[in-house]
Amino acid sequence: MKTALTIAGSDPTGGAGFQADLRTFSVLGVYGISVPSVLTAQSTEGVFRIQEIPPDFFADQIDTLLRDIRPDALKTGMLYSEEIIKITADMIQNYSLQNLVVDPVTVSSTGVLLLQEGAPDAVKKYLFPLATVITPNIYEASVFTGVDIRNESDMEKAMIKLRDYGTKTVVITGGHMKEKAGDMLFDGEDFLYIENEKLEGEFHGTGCIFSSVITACLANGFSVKEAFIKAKEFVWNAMNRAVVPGKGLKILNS
Ligand code: PXL
Repeated sequence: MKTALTIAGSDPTGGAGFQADLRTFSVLGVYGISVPSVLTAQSTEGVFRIQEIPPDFFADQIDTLLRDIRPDALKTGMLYSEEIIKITADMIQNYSLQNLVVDPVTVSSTGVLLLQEGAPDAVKKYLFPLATVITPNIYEASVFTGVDIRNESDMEKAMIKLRDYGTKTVVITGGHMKEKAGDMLFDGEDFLYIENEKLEGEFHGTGCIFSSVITACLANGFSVKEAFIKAKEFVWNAMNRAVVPGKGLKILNS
């Protein structure tokens, strides 16, 4: 069985964060390991508090794990601070880890900032150049490039800029753009655009689960394009049968 690592925030609802990643890895037949980068007090109604893990302890968690287990692929999610981002990048390089998926999480579905000031620049500088794929949504792609994305042509412009930051492949998820949920991949040669019918409601964890499907597929030896197509289908199906365990957002059910 292949192994995938998630370095991400804790979401006690299980809808997002490393809990959602582990669930996704498991459904796809990949053995999941996890290192929490930050803790959150949250419910399906929102994120109420964020507590950093002390950076030296965060580093110890990764180092201890990686001295024992070598993951076939890994993803990063909510990293929150510049210090945590730098440690993550250092560890990935020290252990020469391959198949890195960077989900550059910036805000929660309810609009809470999940990254400190200055941290987006650190993600761009330290993590993007190490990544096989980065998976910003439309909003995050705008934050990182300064391109105001209103249509597919803006999306392409932003993708070219994002790829210039050093990643091999860029995927922008467009669920937040308009009536259609369109995602686009750019690998430096081709643009691949897939559009789905948009589902009604407010969902929690779509970005986390999308990037963890890509990670699991890379661990299983699929190409990035195959992983992208699978992730789009997986997330749509999981949204289509979403559950409402609390008083707030819908949670994907895979
Ligand atoms: O969906 C982005 C996200 C990622 N990681 C954690 C989160 C959230 C959103 O709330 O809590 C831990």
